[in-house]
Amino acid sequence: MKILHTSDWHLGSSLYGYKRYDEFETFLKWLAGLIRKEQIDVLLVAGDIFDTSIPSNRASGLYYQFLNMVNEIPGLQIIITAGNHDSPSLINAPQQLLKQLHIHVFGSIPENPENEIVVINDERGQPSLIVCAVPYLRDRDIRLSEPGESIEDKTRKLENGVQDHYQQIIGIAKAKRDKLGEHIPIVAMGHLFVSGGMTVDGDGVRELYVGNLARIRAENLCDGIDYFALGHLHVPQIVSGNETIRYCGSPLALGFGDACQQKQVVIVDFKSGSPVIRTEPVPKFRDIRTLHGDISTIEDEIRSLQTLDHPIWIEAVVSGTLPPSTVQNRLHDCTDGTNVRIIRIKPRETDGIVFNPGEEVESLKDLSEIDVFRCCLDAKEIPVEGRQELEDAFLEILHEMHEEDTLAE
Ligand SMILES: [Mn+2]
Repeated sequence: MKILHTSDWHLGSSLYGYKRYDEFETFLKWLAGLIRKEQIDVLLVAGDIFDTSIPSNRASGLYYQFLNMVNEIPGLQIIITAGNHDSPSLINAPQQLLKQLHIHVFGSIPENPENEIVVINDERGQPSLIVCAVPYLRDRDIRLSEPGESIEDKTRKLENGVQDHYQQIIGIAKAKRDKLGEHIPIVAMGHLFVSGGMTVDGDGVRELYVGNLARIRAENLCDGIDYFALGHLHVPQIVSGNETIRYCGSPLALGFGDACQQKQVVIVDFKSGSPVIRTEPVPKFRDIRTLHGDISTIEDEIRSLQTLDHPIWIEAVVSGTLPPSTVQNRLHDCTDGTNVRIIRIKPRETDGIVFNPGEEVESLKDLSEIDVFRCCLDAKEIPVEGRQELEDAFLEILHEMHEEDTLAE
């Protein structure tokens, strides 16, 4: 059994408003080619298929075109679980139809936990792999919140709930393996932030849960299984030095923060019993770079990039005292009609947001929701002492909004 582990496609996402459909399309074609070339038996996609809970028709189209493309590969089975960005009901809607095509989708946890497990047979019809297809666990899936609970109470209940759920599902998987009477590898999927996980600034990872306190030890979730296929973090990494617990990371850089990283998918081969794991680098489908320096240094660098013949997207972190409008005009004059496009201009000194009277305020696109809320607190002159509580409450509301499956009805 050979599996391919990928996650965090974020189909439909844009970079500061610039659409990236061509990159997604090229990636999915490349992935289908790799699955064919490597003779993959099982494709695991561990959450964040789409960037938003209501993906555009074009993003949905890419998803179904991909499923159709790989459906032609003989013997391939596909397991897709939802992430925190996905709408559970949207992922689940075509469940019955896709099952006919050996594509198993898990938008949310099924009512019967037995159904969260997929047994994969080999070409001779022998059970050869057991997959615990655990999607992103939403608050409401795993704990009952009560009014008046502190953040600590909530976090503890959440952590216990996540652990209990994994224990239950892996317990069922092990019982299944015992019944089948063979050593069949067990693989678990997950979309969560485990302790020891790493992010970089500006890599597009949205915080889970309130205050992001709930970080569970992966080892406590996957005791006795053979491979833990994780999604959510966009930086590819192994967890706690254990080769068999992995984030494959996003295949595309989703911000300037992770643009310099080598992205990858993971291939796990269970041919000889114990897993043989290797990574396959994902080609860069667009040249995305950050340039630092004063305006003339950046202009020089842009001119040298113009000798390359492919499109390049630039974030310019500009030092110096020139007014933003001057910087903007100079950079646009320098790149107009060329292969280099300025996606974002950022003053170097800005840590957080500084409002300089008479100057243009940064674009809303540059600010997160909590940044805007903090500006609001500033504008209302809320004293520092009360702010933490207000920020926590705001984050809780925001989290509930993100988790709401608006079109589920
Ligand atoms: Mn993600």
